[in-house]
Amino acid sequence: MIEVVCADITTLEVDAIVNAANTTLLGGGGVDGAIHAAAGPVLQDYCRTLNGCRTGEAKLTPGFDLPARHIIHTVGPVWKGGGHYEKSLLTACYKNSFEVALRNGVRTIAFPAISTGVYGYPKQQATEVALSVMLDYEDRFARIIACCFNDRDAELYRSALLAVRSRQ
Ligand code: AR6
Repeated sequence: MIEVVCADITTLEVDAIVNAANTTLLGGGGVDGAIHAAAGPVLQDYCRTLNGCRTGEAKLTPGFDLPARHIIHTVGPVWKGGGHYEKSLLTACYKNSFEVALRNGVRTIAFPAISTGVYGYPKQQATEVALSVMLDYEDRFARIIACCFNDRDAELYRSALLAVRSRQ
């Protein structure tokens, strides 16, 4: 089941939350900064052992002080106008996060809107990418949460989801 939730992702009690990280995996601003702050400094120590992460790929760590058991770190594309494989890279982020989740027994998972903050991916287009991959994996998870940080983003997801469901 896909749910749209308006929340700080660090508060969610799920098997895994996904982090919109950068290639160093050593933390940053936005949701990445919030996750590192809430998980505690041991997360950065752990991430140092992972040798970074390429754009579109995903790596798992424990959740440490978070209510979530795991964190799946993925690196979204920086928006450069749409002609630089942004759509396929963003699709890969969601797919690879789901595949890492399945390999680790995750049944409930929450995603932020990857790439739509500092990385500048247009929100409507990013929402469509996110939902299309979520729909592909829907049957294999108990809960898939699209975690939005404000009501406007949540509304975007809700109306896009309604539109897809009405076509199903
Ligand atoms: N919970 C849920 N969503 C959040 C939270 C939160 N606590 N905080 C922000 N968002 P961004 P990106 C939303 O910029 O665009 C970092 O510095 C936010 O409103 O966090 O993928 C990394 O280290 C937006 O919709 O990630 C990278 O360098 C979404 O999360 C870079 O930013 C993503 O915004 C990654 O940029």
